[in-house]
Amino acid sequence: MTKPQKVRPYLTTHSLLPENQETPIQFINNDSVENQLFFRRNHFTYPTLSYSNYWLPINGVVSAPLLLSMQDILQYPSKTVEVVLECSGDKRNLFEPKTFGEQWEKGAISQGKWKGVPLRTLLEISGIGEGAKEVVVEGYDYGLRTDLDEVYTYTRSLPIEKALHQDTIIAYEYNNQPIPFKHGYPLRLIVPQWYAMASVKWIKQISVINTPFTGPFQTIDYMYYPNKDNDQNAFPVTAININSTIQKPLDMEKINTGVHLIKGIAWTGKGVITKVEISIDDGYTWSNADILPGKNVGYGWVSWSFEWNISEKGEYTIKSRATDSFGQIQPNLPFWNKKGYGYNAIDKVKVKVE
Ligand SMILES: Nc1nc2c(c(=O)[nH]1)N[C@H]1C(S)=C(S)[C@@H](COP(=O)(O)O)O[C@H]1N2
Ligand SMILES: [Mo]
Repeated sequence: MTKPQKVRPYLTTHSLLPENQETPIQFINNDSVENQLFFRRNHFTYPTLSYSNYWLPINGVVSAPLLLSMQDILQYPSKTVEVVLECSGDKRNLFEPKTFGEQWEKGAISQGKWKGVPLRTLLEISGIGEGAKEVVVEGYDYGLRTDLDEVYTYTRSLPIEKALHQDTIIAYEYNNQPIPFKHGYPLRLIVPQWYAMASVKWIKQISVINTPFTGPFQTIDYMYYPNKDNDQNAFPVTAININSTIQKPLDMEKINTGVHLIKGIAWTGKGVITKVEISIDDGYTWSNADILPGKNVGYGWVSWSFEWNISEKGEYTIKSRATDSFGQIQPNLPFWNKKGYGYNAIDKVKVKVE
């Protein structure tokens, strides 16, 4: 007898320089995604940092600029948040018509526990100056933007209210370990409820400003452009849209008659998931899935399952549709936008029962 081959989970590669890889969604079976399976999304090659001599400047419109060492940062009261990080381009390959950009499937998403100091704590120590509007966080990584023919660091801002939210943290640990280098070591901004472009890795400096930030990763990218032929009515990508993903069975899988557990995750940016419905007849009829109890708190996803007893052979389209506490429900059709952000239409897989 041959031993069954052990499948070693892997990431699906979109590009290696810079590194962009996603998690095949069936490999996520844990509420804390381990480093090896954590999707990687980078605009540039990895930065080179000198950890031994790491200092974090906090400057701009503040009463007293700060230069903090890691020791300083570790001494402040910490906070741990379990959050979903979802790339705003997650599921981009499902848009019709197709949009340009990395053709992410369903796995540009992860979840884990981030520990750090609230950004608010640091801003209160430096003192926020008169007229402060936004907080800019700059990363150490940089490169040429071919559209602008200039070199930029990866830099984004938060409105002052979001920056001061008690759960917006400067993280130094991921799942009880120092943050893995590829995910932002030694310090990473974590912005719960927002798409992951906001969570700047490898923080170089933090600046309080009194004018709107205009960097390209905020004003060109990560904007919803609703029209194909012009840039009118654009608005920024911020909070995560209500969404769900079927992890089992897989799309185009062949299965046998009998009892099957349809499994998946559901998440939202604002509020909590209140309902996940499943259809096995392409959306004609819907039944409630079971949401795993006790998980429906904070900024994480919920796992859900649905027992499907199928006796008739044939082809089936299975759909999942999540609802949240703000009454948001996944739409039939996604909101199409030129750069392909925020896809959240009802999820579906096709299976053949034989
Ligand atoms: N410094 C820096 N931070 C960054 C990025 C980046 O390229 N550089 N990419 C952003 C985007 S678009 C996403 S989706 C997440 C990806 O995080 P991960 O690589 O840890 O999965 O990081 C965000 N923070
Ligand atoms: Mo992203």
